[in-house]
Order: sequence, then structure tokens, then C-alpha cells
Amino acid sequence: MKNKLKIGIVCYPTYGGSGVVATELGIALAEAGNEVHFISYDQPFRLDLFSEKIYYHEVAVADYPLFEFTPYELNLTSKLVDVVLHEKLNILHVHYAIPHASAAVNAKQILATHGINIPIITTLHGTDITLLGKDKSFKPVIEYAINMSDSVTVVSEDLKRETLDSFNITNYIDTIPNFIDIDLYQQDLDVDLRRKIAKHDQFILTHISNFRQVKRVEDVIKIFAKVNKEIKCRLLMIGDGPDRLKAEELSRKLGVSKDVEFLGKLKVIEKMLSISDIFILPSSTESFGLVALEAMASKTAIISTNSGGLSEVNIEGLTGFLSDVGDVEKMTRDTLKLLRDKSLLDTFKTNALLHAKKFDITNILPKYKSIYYKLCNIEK
Ligand code: GMT
Repeated sequence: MKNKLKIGIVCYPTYGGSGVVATELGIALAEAGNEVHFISYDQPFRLDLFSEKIYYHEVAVADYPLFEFTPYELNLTSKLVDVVLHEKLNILHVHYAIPHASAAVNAKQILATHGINIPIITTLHGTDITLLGKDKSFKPVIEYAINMSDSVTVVSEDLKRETLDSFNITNYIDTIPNFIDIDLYQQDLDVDLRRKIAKHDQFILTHISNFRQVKRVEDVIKIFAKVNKEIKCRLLMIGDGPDRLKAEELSRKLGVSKDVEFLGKLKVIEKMLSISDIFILPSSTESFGLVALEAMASKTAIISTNSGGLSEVNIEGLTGFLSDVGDVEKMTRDTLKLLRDKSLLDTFKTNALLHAKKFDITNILPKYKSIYYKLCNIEK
């Protein structure tokens, strides 16, 4: 078989790391000459370019009066069968265990009745294991989908441990970390943009997330309020989600709202990261923390918790500092330590960029390709 493949990618289209990884991977595979078919219920948010090698197949969701709950997984399964059959895909790469891996396993079985053996690679991203995996009502399905996949990858060593601890796994699991395209990030200061956001003597702190409970956005506001009492700075809150209102209210209550900008779901985050001094990620669980890596690629120091795989990204005392979940006092002290010592902050920023370079796509893409080639019986 030739080494250019037709690859189906299934992912969540929403503002979040797994969708970003899946989209950037698909774009890179298409640039390398493969044909890539994205399959989802909406256009992935970072898939905003035209390429003759990239296709998007929308999963229409059935809405019959009989259904109290719409069976998205069945619509997705049917779509996968249809796309594999008609586009003659060689492989399906599904991101997130449910319903994606589970639908793919079903589709594989249906396709077998057509005489087609489609290999499935499942990438686990985090909450599918750390949150949903703890829910007994999903456990048998997640476990089955993982064990029936032809290949399984996770985004950190920590997630691998969690997966093996939470399920009875019979499959081998490869760790392939999140990646960035280092060339997309600006490491030079955009002086004009910085001037619009902060005065010359103010530092800029930034947080980006989907504002879900696990992100602990109120901790970001608490840390900022304490830091701002000692050293004048501004806070950029990028993204949106269920806890945004709580964070806005808290910033008013703590009297810092004029120094906090809630910027919503910005698509291009690189510009804002390039003017940031410190990125704050106080998550209660984070399998990898792609957004921290994106901040590091923009030469920003990191204040984060030590949950999940964050310590594989943010290196204690080198690229930033790590704390226990909820330890707002320590995260405040660590932020002040960096802001009070310009040369320490600059060293951490430089270290962050150097460490981020290890996760450049040129180092990570070959790892996925080698799995595809193995599953499709292609000589490298
Ligand atoms: O963080 C989120 O809520 C989004 C979530 C997702 O599924 O898109 O992100 C997860 O996958 C990312 C890409 O692999 C990881 O970098 C994030 O750490 C992980 N989030 C959590 O584990 C909470």
C-alpha cells in the first residue's frame, strides 16, 4: 500500500484541547499529503482554512418525537460506516472515548459485514477517563471501546496510570503528548498590543479555558486579587463556560473588576499569550494542559497545580511553579516571587520556551504516523 493515507478523524468541535489536538493533527497530516476527513456534529473551531486534502462530514442528529433523548452515537456510527465505505478510508482516528471510540468500534463491526477491516486508533484525552471513567454507568462501555480499539494512545504518563488504574485494560497503551507548532507562536513582544492592555509598569497575567468546574476559575480571580494588592497588574480571562458568571461576580466582590478583562472565546490566542508574563492554570484535574504548553511556546511562565499530567509540562522551579489543588496562598506567593524578580521571571520565560520546543509537532507527528503505518501494514 502507498504511504499516503485516507484518514478519518472524529473529534469534539468545541473550544477545548482534544478538538485542538485532533484538528492540528489533521491539518499537519493533510500538509504531508494525506487525505483527511473530519467527522463531527459541527465544524471543529480551529478548522477554518481551505485545503484540497481536507474534508468535513457533518453528523446530522435525528430528532424524532419518539426520542426523548437524541441517540447521537447511533447517528455517528452510521456516518462513520458511510464515510469509510464511500471515501474508502484506510484508518479511523477517534479522539475521546465516548461516544467516539465506542461509535467507531460499532462501525468497525458493521463494516466487517461488508468485508472491510478498518483499523481504529483511539486517543484518550483526560476527562473521558478522569471524570466520565469514574461514573459506573459509563465504565463498561469505555472499557470495551478501549480494549476493542486496534491502538490506544494517551496524552501523558499520568493519564496512562489513571487509565490502567480505573479499568481492566487488555490493550497496550502508548503515550503521545500534546504538541504545538512552535512557528505559530510569537515570542517577540507586540509592544502596541501590550500598551493597549496594560500600563508600562503593569504585568499581564492570563488564564484560558472553557470555564468548567475543573478549571477552578474562581481561584484565578482570588490569586489575582491578592497579587494585585502588592504589585499592579492586569488579568486576561479568555474563553467562556458555566463558571464565567461566578468569576465575574467574584472579581466585582473583590474589587478588581476594572483590572480583569473577560475576552470570551478568542480564536487566536497566540497574540494575547505573547504579551502575557504569567499564565495561571489552577485546575483540579488536567491530563496534560495543552493551553499551558501554548503559553510556554509564547514565552510565558506558568503557575499551575500539580494535578494529573501538569508536572510533565510545567517543570517545577524551571518553567514555573506547581501547587496542590486549591492552595491559592502558595500560588499567590509563587506569582509574587516571579513578579518581584525580573531576572528570575525572564529566566523562567526562556526556560518555558525551550521546554515547549520539545513538544513541537515535528517531534510528535512521526509518533502518530508510525502507529498509522503499523496498523495499515505500510513499510516506513
Ligand atoms: O480541558 C478541557 O476541559 C478540555 C479537554 C478536552 O477534552 O478537550 O481537554 C483535555 O484534553 C486536552 C488535549 O489532550 C488536554 O491538554 C487537557 O489537559 C484535557 N483536560 C483535562 O484533563 C481537564
